[in-house]
Amino acid sequence: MRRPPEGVLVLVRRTVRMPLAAAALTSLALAAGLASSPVAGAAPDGRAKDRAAPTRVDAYPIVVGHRGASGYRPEHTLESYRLAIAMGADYIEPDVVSTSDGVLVARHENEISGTTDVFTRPEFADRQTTKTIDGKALTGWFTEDFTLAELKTLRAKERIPELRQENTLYDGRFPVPTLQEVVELAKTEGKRVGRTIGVYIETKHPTYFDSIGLSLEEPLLATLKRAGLDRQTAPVFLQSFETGNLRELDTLTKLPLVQLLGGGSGGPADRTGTTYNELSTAAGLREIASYADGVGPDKNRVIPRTAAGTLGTPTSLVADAHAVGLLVHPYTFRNENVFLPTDLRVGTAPDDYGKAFAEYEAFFRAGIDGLFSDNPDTAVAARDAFNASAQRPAA
Ligand SMILES: [Ca+2]
Ligand SMILES: [Ca+2]
Repeated sequence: MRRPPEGVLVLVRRTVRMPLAAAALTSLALAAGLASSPVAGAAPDGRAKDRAAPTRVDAYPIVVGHRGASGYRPEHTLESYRLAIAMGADYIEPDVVSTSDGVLVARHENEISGTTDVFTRPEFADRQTTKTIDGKALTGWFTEDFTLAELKTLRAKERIPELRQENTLYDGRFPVPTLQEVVELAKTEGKRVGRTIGVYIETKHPTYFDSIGLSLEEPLLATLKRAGLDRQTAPVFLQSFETGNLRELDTLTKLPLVQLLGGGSGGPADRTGTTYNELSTAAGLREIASYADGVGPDKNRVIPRTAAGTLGTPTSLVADAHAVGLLVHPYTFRNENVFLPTDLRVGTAPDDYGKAFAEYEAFFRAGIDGLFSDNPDTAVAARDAFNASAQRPAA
């Protein structure tokens, strides 16, 4: 049996924080008629919380097509997103940055020499420059130095051709999409395949974009509003590695917000002195729950690797996050050996596929509410197999 849609789980957690099995039962009552009416509930911290949302998509745990189906196509192209939807992804994931004329486009970074053919264009040779973004000096070509019309003349290319040689087949074929085009694609493809397709949008370097007068949040919400998606029940998540813009968004929209938690020893670019390690503790998660609805941790924060690089045992992060009403959507799941724990690799070629299904199963068993995958077809197959197995209590 299918588990409750993740939105219902949010609602239930926010309202009464009952155990998951009871939450599943409640979801049946909600599905019977209440799910479409926005129900406000008190957040675990007691403040009035009106963002808690009913059903968004039909599946649980959700599969987010990370940059589309970036395991198979150059990332952040309409073709990559379209393939992710065809493969069964519940959400597609655009990262957004701004053009010089204030249009949000889907790119992993504002520096675009790694994902477009800009460096081959003599007409843009003089746009190459060095900037300091989040404290790091970067030389290249930046979206904020191009109008949308100029950016539209570029063509996407595979970001990691050494690992994904097959994807280079598509180099030079697809333009850079605007956020609006991605949102429209989710709607039209959703209608075509008969499923609600969500959009899981990441704002990139929001403090930096503020500093150059190209704030991301306003055009983001305007785009969603035009599409009828800036509302409580819309199938949308907004995510960021920074904290200040999520707190700001919490005052501007009822859409669910996800605090990304990077791996390693770093921290949010807008909060010097605070680390993601600190934000991942029970106390840190309680703080996040005051402005966000979920966390998107580096997957090693859910199940760390051992010293030998094998898959270790789960931390308390999922339980700690659930205890304060936060969803947990770790990133990034990929089929290639190089991204897998050493004990799940097959052979020695970094780009060959390893035992990805075993990794997914371990994470679903750890209780995650969804995940980001470059290979949505594998993730959906793993999710469906997990839900069909006896490991998850029936709803
Ligand atoms: Ca992203
Ligand atoms: Ca801003």
